[in-house]
Amino acid sequence: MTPTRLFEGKRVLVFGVANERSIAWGIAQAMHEHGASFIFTYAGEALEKRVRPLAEVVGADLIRCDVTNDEEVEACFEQVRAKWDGIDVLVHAIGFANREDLDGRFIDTSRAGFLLAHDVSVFSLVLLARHAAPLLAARRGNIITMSYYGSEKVVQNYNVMGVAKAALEASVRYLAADLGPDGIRVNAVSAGPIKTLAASGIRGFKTILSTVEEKTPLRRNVTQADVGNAALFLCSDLGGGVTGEIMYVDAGYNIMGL
Ligand code: NAD
Ligand code: 0WE
Repeated sequence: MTPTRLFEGKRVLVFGVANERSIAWGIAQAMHEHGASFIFTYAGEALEKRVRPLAEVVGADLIRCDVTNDEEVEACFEQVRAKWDGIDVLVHAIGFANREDLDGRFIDTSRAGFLLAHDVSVFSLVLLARHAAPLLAARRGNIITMSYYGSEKVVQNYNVMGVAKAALEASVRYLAADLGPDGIRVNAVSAGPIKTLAASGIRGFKTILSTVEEKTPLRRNVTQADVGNAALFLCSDLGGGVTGEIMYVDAGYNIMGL
């Protein structure tokens, strides 16, 4: 039996592929297997040589876009509009805080560090959603972003990123309400910890992975493919009734109490 291809003819604009371990790459691979076409964006020159070979695997076009730069975001969407008259999926898999703000006490976060984390990790979703909305409305498309458990419970050292993820999840709900009347759905996947570039250099990350493996109902960590498949479901017609939702893909970790 031929499996159903959920993304035949679908156009997917991806923010957040840095390398082969990126969650955004897991999402792109899942959608590629289902027939999607892609544009990948990358944050700066330094990442281009990493991202280009991955883009080639799925036949994606590449556009540079640092989301903290309004002109670059504007220019990026001009290029997108030159290629496509509509978008089916906007993938937002971007997050950043200063390294020193992911250690020690949250109370010590500087104004600049707080604003940077919120600019890159939260405002970028609002900005990209606004630019993409007309293109998404043309195809009753979807927005998907990535959150983490530290948004609702205190996770040691996650600090300002936890506060940013709480704002990100609230933004998902407000964007879902704004864009729902145009048939655009907005959802988040809250993923369990995965060893990516954004996890490298986090003190104690190995301990986090082994603790999850021990305590989680499924007794394992999740993979980029697990997250990719959940994103595929949410952004396909199978997820047609779901918007404003934060879907845990964490092997069940979040349900456990004592
Ligand atoms: P990653 O390092 O592969 O991806 C982070 C991406 O953010 C990179 O591609 C980077 O280029 C991009 N980025 C940072 N600043 C940017 C800017 N100014 N402009 C444009 N892009 C910028 O790591 P990842 O783990 O795949 O992270 C993707 C998302 O998943 C993040 O939102 C992260 O918070 C979230 N997340 C990660 C985990 C985990 O354990 N790895 C768990 C849950 C959620
Ligand atoms: O969202 C994330 C990672 C976010 C992140 C990571 C870095 C590392 C390098 C944001 N900014 C930076 N800046 C850097 O300079 N995760 C969910 C993964 C993660 O990060 C943690 C975690 C987990 C889980 C940080 C502390 C504690 C747990």
